[in-house]
Amino acid sequence: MTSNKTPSVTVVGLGYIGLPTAAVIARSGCSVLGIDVSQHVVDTINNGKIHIEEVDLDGLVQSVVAQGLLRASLKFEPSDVFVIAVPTPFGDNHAPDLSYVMEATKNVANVLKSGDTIILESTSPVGTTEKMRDLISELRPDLKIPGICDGTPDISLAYCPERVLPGKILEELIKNDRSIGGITPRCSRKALSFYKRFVRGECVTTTASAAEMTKLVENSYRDVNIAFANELSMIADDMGLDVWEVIALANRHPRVNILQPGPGVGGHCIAVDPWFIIHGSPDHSPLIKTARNVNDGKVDHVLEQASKMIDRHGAKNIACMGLAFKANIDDFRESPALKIAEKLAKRYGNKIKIIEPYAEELPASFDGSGATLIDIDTALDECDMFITLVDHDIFKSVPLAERQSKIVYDVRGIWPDQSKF
Ligand code: SAJ
Repeated sequence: MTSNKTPSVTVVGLGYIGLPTAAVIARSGCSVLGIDVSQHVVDTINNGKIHIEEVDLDGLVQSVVAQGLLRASLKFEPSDVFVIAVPTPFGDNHAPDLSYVMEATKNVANVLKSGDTIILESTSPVGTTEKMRDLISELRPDLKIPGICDGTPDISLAYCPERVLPGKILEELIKNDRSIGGITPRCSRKALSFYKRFVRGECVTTTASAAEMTKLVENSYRDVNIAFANELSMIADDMGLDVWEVIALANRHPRVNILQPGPGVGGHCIAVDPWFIIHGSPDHSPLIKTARNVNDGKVDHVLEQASKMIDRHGAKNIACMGLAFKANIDDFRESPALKIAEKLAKRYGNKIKIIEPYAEELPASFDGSGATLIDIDTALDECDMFITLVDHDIFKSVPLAERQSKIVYDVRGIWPDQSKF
């Protein structure tokens, strides 16, 4: 690929990151092939529809598919640029599972030609891009591989993590700065010229391993800071203090900016990525590990506090507000709210009412529990106790007059207790 020619692009993995990325690249004028292992996902996209919720994604996908700029397939084809955005879960003992990345690399290697650029976007432990390089070198001895060949390599390979926020993905894909980590400086330059086509933020080049670590550090930073807020909330419960008030007051200090406590940390990023650092350097990551445990432990704390309140007040109908892992999205992955609601449903059966505007029906994990899905107005009519697990806007909009007679356990700080003075 020369820098002037519009490249053909393959995006591997059409999930929460891959599909918006494919659509944005297609909008920039490149012909994009999206690869997924699911026939349902491939068919949905080829029909101009989407299988995930994300602000404005439906219109964009419909438009680029209609213009013939984006199509989906199960099969790999030759392409100038390959962007890999597949999951990197963890396995036993929180060890990173690179099988999807390596499988994608193998499939790319099969169709690779001289001049191609391969970019890994999936969150990955330090050293992953070099592992991909070694696999490609093994599978394609006919190609000169960067970092290990003499002279000019035939291909380029870089790690360029996404850092978009679910709910703002299309905006942040364009606006955010990017770290572009090549296996060699030449690889970085190749990847840089590709991202310049659609990213308006600054694109900063570095090494592959620094870019890998940067992504892990960003999410660990957030996890550690949320853990501080969650730890404060548990201390405040012990001391009978309002943690929201204490944090708001402390944040008036010009150099203090404490995050918000909640039911724990969910999603597929912040609750996962710190483990990749801990796994890579177990002896030197006690803070990151403790933060992970504090955030995971918050789920049990909320469960116990809620149970104590239910039993103390003899609550009859208990509204669990929200199942999503955070506000205003339909994503329930690793959701602490979901875990707490499931456990309460097991303990209290048909007393538990779930309010989740982003669910059409209750997840199968509630089957047989007796818990039911109701809307917010029915809950305000019928429930005597409310547990705010997610800060969806619709929950925040309930005025004090409609909830002041209720027993409230406010896990998210959205229904302040006006009666304390
Ligand atoms: N949370 C709190 N208190 C807070 C902030 C968040 O309890 O003050 C909770 C949320 O409720 C949620 C979890 O943390 O359960 C994570 O939510 P989030 O909005 O902080 O982040 P994610 O997981 O949606 O997206 C993160 C982002 N990373 C950072 O902000 C450093 C995003 O930029 C990354 O691209 C994304 O992870 C990713 O894909 O890695």
